[in-house]
Amino acid sequence: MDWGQDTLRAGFCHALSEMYKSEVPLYGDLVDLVWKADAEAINTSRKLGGANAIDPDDVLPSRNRVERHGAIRLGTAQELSTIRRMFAVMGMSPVGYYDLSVAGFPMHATAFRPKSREALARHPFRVFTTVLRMDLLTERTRDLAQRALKQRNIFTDRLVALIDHAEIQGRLTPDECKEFIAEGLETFRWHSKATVTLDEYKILKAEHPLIADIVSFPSCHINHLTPRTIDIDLVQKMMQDSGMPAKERIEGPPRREYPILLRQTSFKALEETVYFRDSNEAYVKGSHTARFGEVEQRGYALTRKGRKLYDDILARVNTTAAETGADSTKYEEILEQGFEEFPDDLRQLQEQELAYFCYHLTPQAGQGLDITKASLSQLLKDGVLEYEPITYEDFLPLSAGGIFNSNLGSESQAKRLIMEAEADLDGFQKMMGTPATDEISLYEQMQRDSLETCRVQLGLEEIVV
Ligand code: OOG
Ligand code: NI
Repeated sequence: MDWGQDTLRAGFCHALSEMYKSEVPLYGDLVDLVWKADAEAINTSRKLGGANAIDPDDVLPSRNRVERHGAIRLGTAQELSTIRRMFAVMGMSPVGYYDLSVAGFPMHATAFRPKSREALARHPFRVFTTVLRMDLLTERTRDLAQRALKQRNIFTDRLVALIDHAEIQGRLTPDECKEFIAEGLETFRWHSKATVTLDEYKILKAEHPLIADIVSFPSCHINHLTPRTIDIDLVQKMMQDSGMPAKERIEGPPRREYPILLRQTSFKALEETVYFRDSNEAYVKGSHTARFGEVEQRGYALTRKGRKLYDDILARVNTTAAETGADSTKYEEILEQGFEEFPDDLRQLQEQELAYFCYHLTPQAGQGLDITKASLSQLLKDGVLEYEPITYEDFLPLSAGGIFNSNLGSESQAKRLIMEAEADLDGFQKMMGTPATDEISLYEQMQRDSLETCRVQLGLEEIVV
């Protein structure tokens, strides 16, 4: 077998998923449940028939079945820049910037993922990667955090050697790939022995539970893995029915005929036994809550205009909900009402330029039009071109915020530092050692590339958009 980046990424994701299943068995149950839900959704839709019947090959291409995203939390520039190099070996680049201070967390983030349509179709593994913002910590906590982080090394020596080697050689041999996977897993493995004392842990946790999670352990344990489903409402119901500690509600836009962006839900983080060092270098028993399982349903990528409409509606919904002290049932109502304004119709999404699409020639498109220039709308009207929505491959920070909150309590001093913070893309990119790609520009480019292919195939000089 040829071990290109795509194969390595697929192999790594699979190995990580197996490791996480053995660490958090409930995650394995969730994966099983998603398979069941998807099969049921397809069956129901087949029975109903009609124009909207789900075509399993269409909706569940092979990538959905293996698709996972994970999340890790890092502490230092050295960790972030090395992770960036490690993911690059697997064909994953930093895309997007997420300022999590808006959700009350002293962190910012990017997502490492494949960028091209082809690589995404082969295996879309992505890892949401946050790094602690030392500038948002109080002095005592910052000192403690820096001291704890300085003495840990989350990468094995062999892994770093393999990364160096891959950078110089351009690729790894099949044997090296297998070693890379085994060594790489060590970075994400859970360790129940903390590197700090119980007292130190308490100080970190009092400032923010996530600081304790980032700083107290010898690795950057994966904190959740997320399979993708085609019917998240069904998964949510099945989670509740089977007694999983499911979150109360699904984050993101409400259920729609034509899904947009991303909807997510999860089971709540588990309380796990951990051991802290005491002053005699003995270990004392304690507990830590961080790891959970999540599920997501992906919809269409929105244009800047579409995203603005989404953000505006959500902001209004949240204000109304806060003002009226809405419970979760009421919130759902307000959300659905708010989103009535967002067209739930493919044609309107295209005409109003709210979502991104890939264009192609229809089977009946005659070649050699005897014109040199045509407008996109005319070509669509004449049945020369058709389109399909582009999937959203990224994250929703507010949704992430919701997930954080429901998992990790909200006690937080030093709140002011975080609430007054501003985004710091520059600082983030300096820590990482490279820029992050703007995600919207990637979707824009995909749409443009598809139109360019159509133009060439039709022998036109220009397609006017
Ligand atoms: C990051 C959570 C972000 C998502 O799906 O939005 C994320 C974290 O928990 O560290 O994974
Ligand atoms: Ni997630």
